[in-house]
Amino acid sequence: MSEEQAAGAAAAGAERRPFYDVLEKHNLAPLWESLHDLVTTAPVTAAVPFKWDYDVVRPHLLEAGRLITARQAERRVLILENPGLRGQARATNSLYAGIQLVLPGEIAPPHRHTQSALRFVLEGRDGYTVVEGERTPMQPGDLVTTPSWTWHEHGNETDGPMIWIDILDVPLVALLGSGFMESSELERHPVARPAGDSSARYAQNMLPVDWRPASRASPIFNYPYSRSREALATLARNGAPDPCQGYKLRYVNPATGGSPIPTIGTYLQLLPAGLRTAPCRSTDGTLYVVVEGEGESRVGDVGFRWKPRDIFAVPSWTWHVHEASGTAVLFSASDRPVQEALCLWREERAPAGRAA
Ligand code: 1HN
Repeated sequence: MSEEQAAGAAAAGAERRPFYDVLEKHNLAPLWESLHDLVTTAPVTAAVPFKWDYDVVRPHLLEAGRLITARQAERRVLILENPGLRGQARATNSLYAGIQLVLPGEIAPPHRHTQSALRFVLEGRDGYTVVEGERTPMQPGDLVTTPSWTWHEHGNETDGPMIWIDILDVPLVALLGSGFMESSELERHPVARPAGDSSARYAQNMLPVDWRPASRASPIFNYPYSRSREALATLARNGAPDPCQGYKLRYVNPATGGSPIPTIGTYLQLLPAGLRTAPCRSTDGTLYVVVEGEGESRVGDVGFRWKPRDIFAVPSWTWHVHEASGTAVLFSASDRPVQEALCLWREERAPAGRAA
């Protein structure tokens, strides 16, 4: 812009200012001042790449365990707050995440809400969640789902702490204005079906013959780690890894072929020892949980070293690469199914040779 043009623009700006002040009083605003912030050439998010180190989180969680009971708290959870979205209970743009502790002998009482939730178990064996009257035991690496508006409670009858990450579609439901919640008057929800019932009905590559699903959420409440891990081990023996993802599987609702939770996609991937993935980015901001192995990721211009139970956020449309020192397994969750349903999801894979 020439000096003359700049002076002209400043004069025009000064002339428009009083007009903008009038507009504001009438709850109006000039689009031309914000058009290119509203509609950007590529995704812009305030979320930043960030890693929560489990060794940092765990002592604070145990301290919370000293200060408040699961019953008092209703849910004793430390929220994972993305530093770019502080105070908003968001780990990525659209996902809430937190680390929950249930101590021996405790119960987290029954409630239900329209927000869908998943738990991915980090520590402890044989704690349980009751979903719609069915008790589901929880083992490390298990994915346990509590679909929208299902009654759920947690308990721990073992002698060690149960710790897991909760991931919910809270920000999305808030945006849509569709949140409802109800606490049960009951201390515990009656167990109506034996453990393993939904797994027998829905998780054996078969479905009850006349069953018609009442919702798009999966009828399976537990996707055990042992089975997913075995599948990945077999894939890794049988063929070459994808350059961006290693060996990656998505969890699936057997009734629809879609994701177990309609609003949250869930994935498990194996990175063979020494693999450095090709740079990749996609529009679904993603939360990763390290299940096995150690390695390093580069996310945008930030580098993380990770080990089991660490959690890291990859914001939307941010180039990233992963490198595993030994065989590594990563669980991840994102809003990809929502974006796909709305024809919004995009991915880009870097041409060979591009550094992240
Ligand atoms: C919730 O119901 C649980 O049931 C955990 O364990 C975390 C965060 C926000 C809203 C509801 C649970 C939650 C939550």
